[in-house]
Amino acid sequence: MLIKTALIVGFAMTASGVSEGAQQASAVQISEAWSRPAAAGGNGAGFFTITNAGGKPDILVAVTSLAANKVEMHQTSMANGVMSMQQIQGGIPLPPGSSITFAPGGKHLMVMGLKAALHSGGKLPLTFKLKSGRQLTIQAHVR
Ligand SMILES: [Cu+2]
Repeated sequence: MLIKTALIVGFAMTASGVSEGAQQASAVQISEAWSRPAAAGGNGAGFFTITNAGGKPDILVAVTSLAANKVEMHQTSMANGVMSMQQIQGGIPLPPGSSITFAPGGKHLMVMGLKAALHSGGKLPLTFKLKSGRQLTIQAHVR
């Protein structure tokens, strides 16, 4: 699926922040999770860093949210001056020691069909499902 959009062109390139509920005890951790204000019924975006500090490979296979109908992992790309985004197929490989950042202009979560508006200062729950069977739920800060 290819969705052309101009929406993300204006995204800022900064991605600092602190996530709450980071799963520090596990090999795979989510940090710096954040989102943007968005209207109820609309789509939001999610950004974060996922790190595999363990010795075994894993794969981020899906992300879900209790606050939305559906979450997709997208890759933004530029072709012939047109910004587009494509759904990432096959998950995100997480080799041992790897750290992958979802940030504006690159990989991002498309949070589709928000059940309530996201306001600055609020939180967006995100659940990360790994190939290993583990699930991590964190709260992304809306800002
Ligand atoms: Cu997208």
